[in-house]
Amino acid sequence: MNPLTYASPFPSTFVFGAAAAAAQIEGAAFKDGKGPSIWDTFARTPGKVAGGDTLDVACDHYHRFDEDFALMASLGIRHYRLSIAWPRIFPDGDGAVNQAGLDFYRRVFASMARHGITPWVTLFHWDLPQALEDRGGWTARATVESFARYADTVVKAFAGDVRHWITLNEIRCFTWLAYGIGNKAPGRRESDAIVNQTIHHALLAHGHAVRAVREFGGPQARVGLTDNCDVSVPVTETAADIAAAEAWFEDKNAHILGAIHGGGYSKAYLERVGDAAPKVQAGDFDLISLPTDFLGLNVYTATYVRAGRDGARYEALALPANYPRADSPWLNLVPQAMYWAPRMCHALYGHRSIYITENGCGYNHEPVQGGEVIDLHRRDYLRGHLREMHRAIADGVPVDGYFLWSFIDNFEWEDGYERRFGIVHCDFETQVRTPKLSARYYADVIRTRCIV
Ligand code: PNW
Repeated sequence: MNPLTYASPFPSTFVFGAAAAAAQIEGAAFKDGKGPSIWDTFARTPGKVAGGDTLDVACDHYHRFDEDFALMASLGIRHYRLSIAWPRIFPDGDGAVNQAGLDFYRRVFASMARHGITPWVTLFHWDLPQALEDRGGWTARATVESFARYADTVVKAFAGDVRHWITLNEIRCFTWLAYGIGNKAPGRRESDAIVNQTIHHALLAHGHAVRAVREFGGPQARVGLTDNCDVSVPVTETAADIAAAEAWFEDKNAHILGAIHGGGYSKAYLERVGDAAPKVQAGDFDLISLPTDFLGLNVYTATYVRAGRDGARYEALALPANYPRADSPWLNLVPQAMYWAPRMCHALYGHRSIYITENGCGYNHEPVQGGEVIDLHRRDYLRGHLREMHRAIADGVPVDGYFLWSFIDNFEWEDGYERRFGIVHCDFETQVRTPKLSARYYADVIRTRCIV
């Protein structure tokens, strides 16, 4: 019999990591001077979060980070994407710095260094200080100034510990879903004009963070945005369907990636939004369009698109009710998203370094056998998505790394603790951590640098 051979080796420089966000894992929501975030408030508003769950304890990572990094290292995970909680550093959003907050992250970075884990730090992953929301939140341009000060402070404080910076996580989610649809904190339902203004403010905040890293991050520092672009997958890989999928992609991403890379809002976008166009001040796009070093993409799912009929540029498919999906209702299983998302970003916006900063799947009930969560569904999800990402690399798309979402089951925003995304199971009563089958699978991928 032939020895086992592994398919699809990854380049030796390829980064394999895992991701999480402060609010979702830390707990200690009111400890050591931390101010309340909009999610602390939202979770206390009846009916907003499943099960009435709060972020008060979460995975208690605030007290258990050393144990968590030891487990991570034992699985071979040497890159970890974390976020810093703005209300730990500035409990009132601006004003006085909370030294205890800075001290906490200093301990975190020291522990990561001891365990040989490289930090990738997101400055903002949705936990806006409530004090700033009380003054308008992302609808107010002043929030951008507060963010700039926060970004300067954090980059200065940790320039010696952190080389990889991510400005913001998923602008769509903390603007449109939070101020338009209202299913994310602060849960407002504002007009399109206001939502578009929150997006413009987020773009400005991104630009300020890029500038902060250039000014204070040191010569080695690299910076990029993490976006959850709307991903299209051509129904068939024919020239006509691919062109249609590209046209759809360009339209759907015009307000964020298109604006950043185009140096302004496109004519097509401004015509589409009409009176609801954001108010732009002179010089805004000098900041927004500052060059970055990489693009982070969070890829979970996609929309199938094909050539349009009767002169339409494209047609998006509505999926049948029985189309396979994870337990998150938006998470249709479309692994080809991992091929087309980076490929289109490379082609349309010219990115020369792309990282998948999140990819994973959430389920409510996962079978246990012999004390182990047998998450074959997640193992298969990962394998299918890694294969498509590998195909992109083989086709010359510059994908340089992959961060799995998530290291450990955590607070899944409005879905609370019911929806589990981890490769490590967290018992939220006892705080015991147990690697799932998918953790062993991912450890093998990292060890062999191949899709096993
Ligand atoms: C991302 N959608 O959120 C976030 O960055 C994580 O904090 C989160 O836990 C993870 O994905 C899993 O949900 C998303 O509706 C939330 O398309 C919603 C959507 C996409 C991403």
